Amino acid sequence: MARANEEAAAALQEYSELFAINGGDAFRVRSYQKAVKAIAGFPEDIATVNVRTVPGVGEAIALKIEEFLERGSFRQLDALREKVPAGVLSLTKVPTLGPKTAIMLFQDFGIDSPTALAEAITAGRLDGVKGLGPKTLANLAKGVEQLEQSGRRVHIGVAMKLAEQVMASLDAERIGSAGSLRRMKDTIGDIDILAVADPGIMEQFRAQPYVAEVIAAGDKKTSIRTTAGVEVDLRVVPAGSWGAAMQYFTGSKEHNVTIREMAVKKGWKLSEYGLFEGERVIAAESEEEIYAALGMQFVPPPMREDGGEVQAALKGGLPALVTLEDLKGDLHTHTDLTDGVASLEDMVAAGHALGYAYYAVTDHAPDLTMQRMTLDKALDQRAKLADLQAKYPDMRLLHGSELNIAPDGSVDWPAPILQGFDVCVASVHSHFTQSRDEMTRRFIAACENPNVHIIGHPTTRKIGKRPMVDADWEAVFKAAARTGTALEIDSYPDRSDLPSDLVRLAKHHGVKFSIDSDSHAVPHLAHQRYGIGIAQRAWLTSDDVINTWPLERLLAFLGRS
Ligand code: DGT
Ligand code: CA
Ligand code: CA
Ligand code: ZN
Repeated sequence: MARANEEAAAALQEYSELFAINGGDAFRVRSYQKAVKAIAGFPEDIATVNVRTVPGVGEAIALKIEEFLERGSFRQLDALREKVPAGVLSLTKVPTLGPKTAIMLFQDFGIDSPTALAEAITAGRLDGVKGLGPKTLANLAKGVEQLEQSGRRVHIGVAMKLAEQVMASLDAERIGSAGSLRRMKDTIGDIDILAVADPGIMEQFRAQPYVAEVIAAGDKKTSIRTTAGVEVDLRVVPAGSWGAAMQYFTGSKEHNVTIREMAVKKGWKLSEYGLFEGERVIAAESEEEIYAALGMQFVPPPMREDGGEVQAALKGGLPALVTLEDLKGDLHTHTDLTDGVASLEDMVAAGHALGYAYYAVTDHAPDLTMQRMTLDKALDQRAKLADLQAKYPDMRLLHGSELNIAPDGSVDWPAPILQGFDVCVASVHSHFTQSRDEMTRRFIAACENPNVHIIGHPTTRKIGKRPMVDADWEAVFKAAARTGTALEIDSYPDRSDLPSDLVRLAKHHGVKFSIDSDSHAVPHLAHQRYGIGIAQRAWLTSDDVINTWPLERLLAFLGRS
C-alpha cells in the first residue's frame, strides 16, 4: 500500500474518532470511516491521483485529504486536536470505555491515559462514582490489561509490511527476515532482520525516517523502535554463516534447543556461525546443508515450533505443506454492494489477475441489518455475475453469500433461497458473550445446516481488540467433520482465524479448510499469504484445503456441478 494512502487514512481515522467523541453526527462518522477504508484500500497512490476518484470520498473529505497531503494535517483536525486532549482519545481505546466516560474521567479525575485509569481503579479512587459500579470497574481494569498486551505485539500484517519497508531501505548483499515473522506467527513481538553487508549499513539504518528511537547501536546488531512503536533488530552476519545465522535467529528457541541437543549427541556444536566438529566446519552457508548434515529433512520455518517436526523430519515424514501457489480460488470476498469498497467488476478482475480458476463473491446477507442487504439486491448481483462470466472463460465465478449465524444457530434465509447460492459462508457477527454451551450449540447447528458450506472466521477474534468466543472447539470440530462443513482460515491479518493451534486440532478430527481473504478491497486479496502461513504452521497439505482443489472436486464438495 502506498505510504500516502496509509498516512492520510490514519489522519482521517483520528479525525473521525475525535469528531465522534465530540458528539459529532453518527452519519458523518460512518461516512468518514467508509472513506478511511476506501483510501487505505485504494490500489493507487492517492498523492498521484485526484482523490475524488476514490469511492466514498466526496468534496468535503477530498479537501481535507488534499490539505493533509500538502502539509501533513488539516484545519479541522488541528482544531479538534486542540479541543480534545490526546489522553481522552487514548482512554477510548480501552475496550468497553465510551467517549462520555472518557471525558468525565479526564475532567473530574485528571485521568489521561489507560495506565492512569488502571492506577485509579487499583487505588479505589473511582469507587462509588455514579455509573461506575464494581463490575464496570473490573471490566475497565481488564480492558486496560488487554490493551497493554496488544500494545506489546503487532499482528503479522503490520510486521510484514514494516519488515519489507526496512529491507527495501537498506543496501545489502543479502537481506532477509528471521524470527517469528519468518515462522509466520499471527503476532510478532519484534522484527528480526539479518543482512550480509558493509558496516555502513548500521548508520544507514539509524538514519531512516521510520526510526523513532535507537535502542542499541553496535557493529553486529542495532535495535531501533519505529514510529509505529515496533522494535526492529538488524544483525550483520558473515556471508559464510548466512544459513547458520538464519537457522539460529529464525527459532523458535524450543526448536533450536532440540536441534542443538542432536548436534551435541553427535559430538558437534551448532551456533549462529555454523555446525562444527571441533574447528572443522561441517555446514554453515545454507540452512539446507545444516539440516541435511544432521540427518533430517529441511524443516520449513512455520513448522519450527518443537511440535513434533524434528522427530518427523528425522524419519523423512514431514508433510508436503500447502503453498500459496496451490490456491486455485478465494471463497470469501465482498464488494461495495455491502461493506466492501470496490465494485463487483473490479474485485473479479483482480481475482482473475491472480490466476484463480474460481472466485466467489460472498456479500453479507440481510440479518446483518446495517448492510441493508435484500434478496432482490442479491439476485441482481447474481445476474451481473452471470454476465461477467462471459468475460472470464478460464475462471468460474461463484455466487455466494456470507450468512449471519443467529444466536440460535439459524441463518438469514430459508433453504430454497440458500440453495440458489453456489457457496454459503456462515459467520458469527454478534452475541459474542453467549455461554460456552450456547455458543457450541450455535456453531453445531450452523454446521448441521446442509446449505452452509463454510464457517467463516470461526472464533470471531480481532487481534488486540476482541477475544475469541468461548466454545467447546473439539465438539464443533467433530460436528464440522461429520457434516462435511469446512472451517475457514480467514487470512485477514487482524483476524488470522482460525488460529494455527486450533487448525491443527481440527485437522486431527478430520476437518477440511477454506483459506479465504475476506477481502473488502482489491489489495486485501493479497492477504492470502498470511492464511497460508497459518495453514503451514498447522501442517496442512493441499488435500486439507478445499480451495486448492480442482473446480470439479470443489463443486462436488459444495453440492453443485
Ligand atoms: P517474538 O519476537 O516474540 O515474536 O518471537 P521470536 O521467535 O522472533 O523471538 P526473538 O525475537 O526473541 O528471537 C528471535 C530468534 O532468535 C528466536 O526465535 C530464537 C533465537 N534466539 C534468541 N535468543 C535465543 C536464545 O537465548 N537461545 C536460543 N536457542 N535461541 C535464541
Ligand atoms: Ca522477533
Ligand atoms: Ca529479536
Ligand atoms: Zn464476516
